[in-house]
Amino acid sequence: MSSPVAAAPFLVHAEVAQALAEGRGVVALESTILAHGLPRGDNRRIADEIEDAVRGAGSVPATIAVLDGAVHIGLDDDDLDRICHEDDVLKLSIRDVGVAVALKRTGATTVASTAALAHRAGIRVFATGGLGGVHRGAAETFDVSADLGALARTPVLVVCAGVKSILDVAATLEMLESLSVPVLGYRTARFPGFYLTDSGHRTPWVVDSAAQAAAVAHARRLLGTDSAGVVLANPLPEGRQVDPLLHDRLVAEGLALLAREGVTGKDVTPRLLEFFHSSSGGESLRANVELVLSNAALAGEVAVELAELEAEDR
Ligand code: PSU
Ligand code: MN
Repeated sequence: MSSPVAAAPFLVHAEVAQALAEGRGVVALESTILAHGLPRGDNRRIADEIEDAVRGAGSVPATIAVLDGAVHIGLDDDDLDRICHEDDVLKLSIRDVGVAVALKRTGATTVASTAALAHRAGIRVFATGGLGGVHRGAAETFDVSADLGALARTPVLVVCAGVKSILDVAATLEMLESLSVPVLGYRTARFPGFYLTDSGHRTPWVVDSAAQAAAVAHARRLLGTDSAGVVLANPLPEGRQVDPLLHDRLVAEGLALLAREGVTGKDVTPRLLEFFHSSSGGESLRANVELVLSNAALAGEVAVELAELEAEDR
């Protein structure tokens, strides 16, 4: 059987390849959050902190991006410099990756494309900040993130702090149910709202440990009921969330700004994040960084547990 990975420019970083070969924990990380979700000046430092959080939990980080037309699974310091500092880094969802490779472009991967490429590389655990989802007003705009379709087709476990409250959270949860993507609350039955500890919605399941989350992914694989991914929702502690009043004001202003500026398509999420970061006196950035680091650490623990379960099968 011919392997498309061998044919396409698909570069697995040596440390990641070795960890996978040895059956150690590996955590995929997306790069869109670095290039388009965090302010310049902070993003490079945070990139290192995210990778360190994965390492601190005993796993190997694999940040994914496309550089000059090559898919990179794992980035070195120079690669991270490029993704964080260069001006023309594209935002690449799954539909864009093949185009960017063919045209030799450089871009950051979203949750959707990172999940697809991580799976192709044999990585089963993935950490991010927040998932994309169903946007408010989607009944008219049809704006539903490709992240949801990707999760429906890709057996990776994604650790996130829920979805941002700029989205229609209820509709996103309904869609995850329709797409057969299980949602596990980490030590809570409340689905987190990214900046907020509680989105106001319940999670269908609760797990109490990284080991339980890993056991879920493992059981699904053994049963062959793992055509879809798993969402592990990890909230900020209540004392660390953004003040709900500030939050509600920012969301209302941000949505009004989008309408005024006529922002659509893939520019919606980056524009809103930029507005939050510049209008919240540092609060949205603080919370965003804390939740991403917490997710990276938890994903690192889950990947270690999953690697142990898989070793027992061999
Ligand atoms: N959530 C964040 N920061 C981000 C994103 C989500 O807190 O940068 C990015 C992720 O890469 C996610 C993407 O996959 O936004 C979703 O974009 P869209 O809504 O255009 O599908
Ligand atoms: Mn969209």
